[in-house]
Amino acid sequence: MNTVYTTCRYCEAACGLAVQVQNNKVEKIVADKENPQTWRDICSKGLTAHELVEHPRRIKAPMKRVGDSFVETTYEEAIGVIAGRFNELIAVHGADSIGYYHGNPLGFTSGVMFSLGWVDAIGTRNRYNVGSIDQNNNHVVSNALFDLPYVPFNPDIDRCDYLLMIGMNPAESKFSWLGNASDGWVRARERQSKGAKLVVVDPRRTRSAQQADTHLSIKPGTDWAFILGLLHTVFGEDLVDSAACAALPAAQLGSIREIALAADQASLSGRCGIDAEDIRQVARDYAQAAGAMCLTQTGVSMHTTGTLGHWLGLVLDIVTGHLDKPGGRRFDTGYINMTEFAATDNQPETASRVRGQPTVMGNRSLAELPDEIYTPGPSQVKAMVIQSGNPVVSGPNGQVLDSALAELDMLVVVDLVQRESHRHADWLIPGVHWLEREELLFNLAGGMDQPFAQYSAQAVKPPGLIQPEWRFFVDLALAMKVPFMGKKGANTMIRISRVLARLFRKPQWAFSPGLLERLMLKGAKTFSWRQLQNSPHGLQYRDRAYGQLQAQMRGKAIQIGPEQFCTELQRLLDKSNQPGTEYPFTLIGKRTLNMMNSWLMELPNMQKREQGNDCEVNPADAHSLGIKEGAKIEVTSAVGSLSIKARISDRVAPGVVCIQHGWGSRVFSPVDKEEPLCFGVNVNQLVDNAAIDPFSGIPNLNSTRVKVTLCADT
Ligand SMILES: Nc1nc2c(c(=O)[nH]1)N[C@H]1C(S)=C(S)[C@@H](COP(=O)(O)OP(=O)(O)OC[C@H]3O[C@@H](n4cnc5c(=O)[nH]c(N)nc54)[C@H](O)[C@@H]3O)O[C@H]1N2
Ligand SMILES: Nc1nc2c(c(=O)[nH]1)N[C@H]1C(S)=C(S)[C@@H](COP(=O)(O)OP(=O)(O)OC[C@H]3O[C@@H](n4cnc5c(=O)[nH]c(N)nc54)[C@H](O)[C@@H]3O)O[C@H]1N2
Ligand code: SF4
Ligand SMILES: [Mo]
Repeated sequence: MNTVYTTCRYCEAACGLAVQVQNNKVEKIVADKENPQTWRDICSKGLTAHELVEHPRRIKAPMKRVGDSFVETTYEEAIGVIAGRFNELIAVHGADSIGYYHGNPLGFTSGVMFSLGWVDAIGTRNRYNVGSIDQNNNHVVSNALFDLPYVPFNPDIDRCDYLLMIGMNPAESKFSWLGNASDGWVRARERQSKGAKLVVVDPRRTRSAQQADTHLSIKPGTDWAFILGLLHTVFGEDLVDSAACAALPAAQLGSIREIALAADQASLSGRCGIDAEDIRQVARDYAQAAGAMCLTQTGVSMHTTGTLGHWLGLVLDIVTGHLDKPGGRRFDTGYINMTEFAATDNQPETASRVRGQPTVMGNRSLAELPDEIYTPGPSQVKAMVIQSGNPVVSGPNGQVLDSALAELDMLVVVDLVQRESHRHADWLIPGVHWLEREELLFNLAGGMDQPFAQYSAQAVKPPGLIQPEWRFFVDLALAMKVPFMGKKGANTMIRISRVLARLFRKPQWAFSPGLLERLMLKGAKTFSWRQLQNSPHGLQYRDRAYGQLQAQMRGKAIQIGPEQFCTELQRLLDKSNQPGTEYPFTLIGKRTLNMMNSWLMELPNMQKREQGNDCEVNPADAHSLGIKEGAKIEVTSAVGSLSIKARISDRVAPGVVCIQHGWGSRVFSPVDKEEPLCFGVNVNQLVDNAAIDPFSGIPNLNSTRVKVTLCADT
């Protein structure tokens, strides 16, 4: 038995694992207790990861569709046919006719640059990624305030006295956002035991809310009003940090101050459902705490008002002098400065073809994809690659996207298994699980609250002839004769590097993410490759530093009050507070510890723990609608309807219902065509893809208006 020390790459917590391996098979996964950082909050997902590696429905070879089933083939054939068809489409319809979407797990690979290298090689503008159903408003706000599209802020929990956690549930989901704190919830609770205040703002009494000092139940989609209320008190009672404010553009600060002071506290309180006195108290305690942070996560982000919510959270941190200070949200350049890297590669904002929606870092919103497939004309999407994503289930209005994907000339999927979004695939290319990959997750280099790095070793080799995913994309670019990464001469360089590697028996010389990792690390000079390799449990390479954002901004002032945000804020304030009566409930979502968005429920161990989703209804609402525990109810929005089991629960406030996303995704069996595995229902079929945040393109994944009725056959 051999023990491999590596990291879990399902979420940013990046827990240290000790993987016991025998004959290329994982026997057991346990926490690596020698890892100085990351194992105390380890979860079932990491500990059962080998079940996905060994899943009987795993895609183990490239497969092509023949009629309504799939047959295994070779990479050579797959790449040849795909390259040929893509080139024919490009010759007739242009590069934009090829679309690409990648989901969340690609962010946890060092191969991500290689997938995007292929996208750059063909030069399509039909680029989509998970950001538009996740955190694109962070990028929009960073770009506007700091002139940097990617600024991860890490919660400095160990020195924090006041954690204001808005729209997040770290007890289930960890501190897993753009920045990260490994073991974060354990550390937050430790800090609490030493007197720090934990405040959770959430429409649902979550496990985090239960364990916090204060839970403020907010009306979904109104975080902007709550935070503006905090700013009203902060400005009104002069709780600002004068040094921090002096460094800001006076006119912009003046605009925000004016809007905040003019806003009526009682009306803001009415909008967000939080008592005005509670808002005042939070503002005072927060501003006066030595170390404080306002964290705004998916509960804030996933609405048409998400950009404003996230922006106002930063404004609060900045004007009270907490940003990038001990105990606040801390920026770190990391061991490789990915903020700098993203800034040099910053794509200009352009308008999308059909809706005219601004792109974010060069990417269109997933909500627009069906329109871009259906609407004829130049730049219409004719074929697509979907890599490590399940947009039909994880994105809005899945039924419309599903029908649109069926219209494509060719759909290529790169995944571990064939899921709902891959139903219409023509080609299935095997994914490579992280237990089978070795890599340095340099894209998360600055997103660790401790300056910490760990090389993630390969625990087992992938089955059969599975090749790395990045290799597929490089070979596809070579076969299509398009310049990899859009760089002239790159393809020749790739070929030469492969020949040299073979001739001299130095596989590490061949162009690969591993080579790039080594070169980037060498350029960054933070620590050496050897030091990293000699630290199997991870490397704490320096102490936490504060105030690095100023240097990263090269002395420029924070543009705290962008005109477009102030105008939108004023528009919201002028808009009526009264929702229509046709859809009286607001639907929110949740996560559970054992699942990862729309996957992992296919694992035997997970099925023992999770058996599909249900709909939480407050007892008062259930009473007035005649709904009993376990009854079948119909939940209907303007765009869809589903039936689901009711769960009567006072965790949700009256007027709010909660259904977990990620369910209702089939897992197919492409080889033997056995019945698909399917658990639960897809809640996102209720989410409209037409209503999106004007800046980030994010839909109302966390605040869709619905009506609830008892099903006749209950
Ligand atoms: N209603 C609602 N909707 C939501 C959310 C919500 O809170 N509420 N959350 C949103 C958020 S935050 C996110 S990040 C998105 C997620 O949206 P997506 O990333 O599009 O979808 P996932 O469900 O994460 O699906 C990931 C896919 O990647 C595959 N996969 C896993 N590992 C690998 C690998 O190593 N290689 C390859 N090739 N494939 C792999 C899995 O099998 C799965 O098919 O969903 C969003 N949707
Ligand atoms: N176990 C597990 N862990 C995960 C994931 C997973 O799927 N499972 N996904 C990973 C990913 S991709 C991400 S992005 C992170 C996300 O991590 P979190 O942001 O912590 O996500 P959630 O746990 O869904 O918490 C969001 C909370 O927002 C609340 N909420 C809904 N609407 C509103 C609103 O309008 N205002 C406020 N203030 N709150 C609202 C919900 O009730 C919910 O409790 O988690 C990561 N970690
Ligand atoms: S999924 Fe669980 S084990 Fe894996 S990194 Fe996140 S918290 Fe750790
Ligand atoms: Mo996410």
